[in-house]
Amino acid sequence: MALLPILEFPDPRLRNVAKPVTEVDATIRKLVDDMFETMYEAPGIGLAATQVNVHKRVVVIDLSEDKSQPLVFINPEIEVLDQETSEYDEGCLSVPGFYETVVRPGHIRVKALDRDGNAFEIEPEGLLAVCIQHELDHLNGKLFVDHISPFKRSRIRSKLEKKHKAEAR
Ligand code: QAP
Ligand code: CO
Repeated sequence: MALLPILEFPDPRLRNVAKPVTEVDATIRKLVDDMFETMYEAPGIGLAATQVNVHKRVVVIDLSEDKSQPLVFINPEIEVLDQETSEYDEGCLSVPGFYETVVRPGHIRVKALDRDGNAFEIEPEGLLAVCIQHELDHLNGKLFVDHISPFKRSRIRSKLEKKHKAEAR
């Protein structure tokens, strides 16, 4: 297992669109394991491969407090199930230190492949629905800051650019 470096906004590599996984093989399973280790160490509740500079459609999530509910989504697809929306204060390991309210569909259907390459389907609401949509955005080159006002987004960009310059000294 290995800890992977996490790209931070406004790194342009976070704008890449990830490619579908054609075969869930040992390379993908190693990526999944490294992503869990990286997410747990952070700690975070969700991580997309894009954030570790691997542009494949792979997401890991664990909403539990004790690392007991690891979820893997390979080639995830979502459908909105009803008009209800949900508002959540979102954060992101690629936007460290910033949280903003994002409105998203509250009830979705998700189809994906698991760690063994088997297809499954769930219909989450609440935080899991929010988290899957946030992570799927990453695979499409989108970040939660794209859902907030341009003013707030550019303030976050400036602050992180300052931090990155300080770290590079
Ligand atoms: C995405 O985010 C998410 O700013 C996962 O300093 C978050 O794991 C979806 C984190 C909230 C829905 C709701 C953020 C860790 C972790 C930070 C995360 C930080 C350290 C974020
Ligand atoms: Co994120």
